[in-house]
Amino acid sequence: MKGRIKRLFEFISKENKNVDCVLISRTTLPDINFFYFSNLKGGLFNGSFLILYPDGKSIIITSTMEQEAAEKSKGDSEVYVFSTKEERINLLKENIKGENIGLSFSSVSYFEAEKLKEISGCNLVDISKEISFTRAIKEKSEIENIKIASEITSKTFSQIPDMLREGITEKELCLKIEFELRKNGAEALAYDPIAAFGPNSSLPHYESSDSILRKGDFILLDFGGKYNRYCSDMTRTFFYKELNKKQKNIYETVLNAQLLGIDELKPGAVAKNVHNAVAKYIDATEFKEKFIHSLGHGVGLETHDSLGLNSDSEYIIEENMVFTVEPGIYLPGFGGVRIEDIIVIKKKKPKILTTYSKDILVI
Ligand SMILES: [Mn+2]
Repeated sequence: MKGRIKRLFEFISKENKNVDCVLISRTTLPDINFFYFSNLKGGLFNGSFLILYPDGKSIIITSTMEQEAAEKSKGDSEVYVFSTKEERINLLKENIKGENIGLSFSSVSYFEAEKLKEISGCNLVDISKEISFTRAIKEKSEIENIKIASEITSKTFSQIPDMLREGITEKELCLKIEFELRKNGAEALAYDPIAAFGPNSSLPHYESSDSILRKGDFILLDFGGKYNRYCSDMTRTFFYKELNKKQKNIYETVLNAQLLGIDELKPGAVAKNVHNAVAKYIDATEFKEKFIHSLGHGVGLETHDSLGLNSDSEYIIEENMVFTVEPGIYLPGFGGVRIEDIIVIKKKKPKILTTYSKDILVI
């Protein structure tokens, strides 16, 4: 993982931060950065530490319980093993170099940060932004994992027409989706699936209930599988048995907005301009101010990975960043439409990893 570690320190020095080493503590909160910078497999590694140095070297401090797993997947890291709490703290003190420790403030609890400060006697420097930028640009192997997770998810979307029947509840459909995702090769779900029927679809983060499917309903489905720890995240909106003019109009507006967003996501673009272009497009239609969330977000080891795509996003889009593009229109009491794909930024045309059709579908 030397390349990733060096890239992180490049971002840190670009920001003129004084950091002697970076500490990732897999303690009170399960910090996924631990796996990003170590690539460890086959264990939970709770209570372990990872220390990163500016020359790209890294060490893993773990317990005897996880020693075997650590030795097997350590890559170019060194492994130190403790069997008592005292040894754990001593190993940490011995391996922290310098006075200033970089720590991702957004991934540790206040409790843990206070403890680390006390043990080390060092200054803690927030490097959460630099970690976000490091993780935002994906390596080939990461894109491959997101691609496979997205293929599994797309395949499950293609099975939806066979899962539906009049009277099925949202919860029952979620269970079927979960079963098929795993059968299609997902190691886990990226998040709890969302199935929203009829007017329920106007809530973007709806929690599926016992509502039943009726003729003329919107069917908004948002789900994703995981592969090698990498997430997919995809949304489609279908219509059950019939479709009225207003529903069709909403759908077509969202689809055009989504295609516009994909088109605007090019290397060199300022991220917020992409969001704003899509919001402006929707606001010029009869659905003004009905697009009520951000255009998308990064995807990777987390469903909502590092950088967002919203009106505050000041950074520049770069090649090999991976984003969702997911505009929506939501009319309370009536329903909503969202269409979401995962795309990889490429020099010319972006690559779309979620492949299931976006043609209007009445099932
Ligand atoms: Mn999403």
